[in-house]
Amino acid sequence: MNTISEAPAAVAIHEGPRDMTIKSLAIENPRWCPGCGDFGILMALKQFMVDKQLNPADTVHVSGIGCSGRTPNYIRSYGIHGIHGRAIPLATGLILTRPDLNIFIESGDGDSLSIGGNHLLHGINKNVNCVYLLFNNELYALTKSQSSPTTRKGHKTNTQPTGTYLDPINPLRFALGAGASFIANTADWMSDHLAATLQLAAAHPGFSFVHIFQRCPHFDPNAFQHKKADWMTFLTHENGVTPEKRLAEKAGVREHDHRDLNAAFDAAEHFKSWFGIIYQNPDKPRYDEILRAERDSTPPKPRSALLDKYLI
Ligand SMILES: Cc1ncc(C[n+]2csc(CCOP(=O)(O)OP(=O)(O)O)c2C)c(N)n1
Ligand code: SF4
Ligand SMILES: [Mg+2]
Repeated sequence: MNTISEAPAAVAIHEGPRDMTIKSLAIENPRWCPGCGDFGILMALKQFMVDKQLNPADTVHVSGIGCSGRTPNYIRSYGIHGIHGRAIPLATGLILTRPDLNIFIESGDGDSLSIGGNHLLHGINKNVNCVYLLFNNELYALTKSQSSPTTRKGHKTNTQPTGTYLDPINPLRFALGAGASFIANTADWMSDHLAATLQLAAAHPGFSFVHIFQRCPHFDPNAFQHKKADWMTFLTHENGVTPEKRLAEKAGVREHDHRDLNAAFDAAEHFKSWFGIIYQNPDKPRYDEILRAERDSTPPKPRSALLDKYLI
């Protein structure tokens, strides 16, 4: 096993035998609808593994439940298709005990911000080392179209058939408010932008929060005007992500310093249409590192002596 990263990164990058291809990472045909944005995200993940030649034996994809949650089923690596909203606690156990692994979390908007909201808050705050992908199709898809915290106001779903009552939660503002050390905004239909975002997210030491707009043509075919670019703005920076070539000509472009927290809060207000690296603070302490250092510096004690302390 050969570590090629110099600084500790969000995923500890390990080389396997350098013969991995997209094809060799396939396991079974995904059970997603034709045109589903999940295919684009899956391809970006596989492409990243191939580009870095990440050893599948050292890589774990962890998910909750949802159409998005099926992603680990379709990548030849270790994977946990876990419990709804509980991908982070599952992954945290691994991150704490196996810092040698490359750990990715795949989670839907419901999984992340409804049932799993509490875990997302603490995963971000603890800054445990992983790449977190939030697949935002703005509804619960697997359970056939209920409103989620990110459903746009007025959109009709099975749970709010006259139109969703509230404005959507802003996932970027949520992540910033929770103290995220890395936040990016991208979309499933921007393959190069998504791939470049994954590279930066993986190189970041800590919890890398990647928000991805994801098409669900089955339940909400008009959610995103993905063929047009005039509504999009790409955020650029010398250490950021290059605008998607296919869309750049018609989209807006803005210089954005993602080390500037105030500028990040401003950018987060435009989460529906501004794409790029929103924020990065590589110096935020990591709970997993702290805990391991604590463990390593504690002199071992016999367990029976520890338990005896609680005798009354
Ligand atoms: C504890 C628990 N509660 C509810 C469900 C039902 N359920 C399965 S997936 C899902 C929502 C999925 O939405 P999202 O996380 O946005 O993923 P998507 O299917 O849109 O990718 C719900 C409510 C469940 N499986 N487990
Ligand atoms: S229901 Fe939507 S999110 Fe689920 S597989 Fe079909 S298109 Fe994709
Ligand atoms: Mg969803």
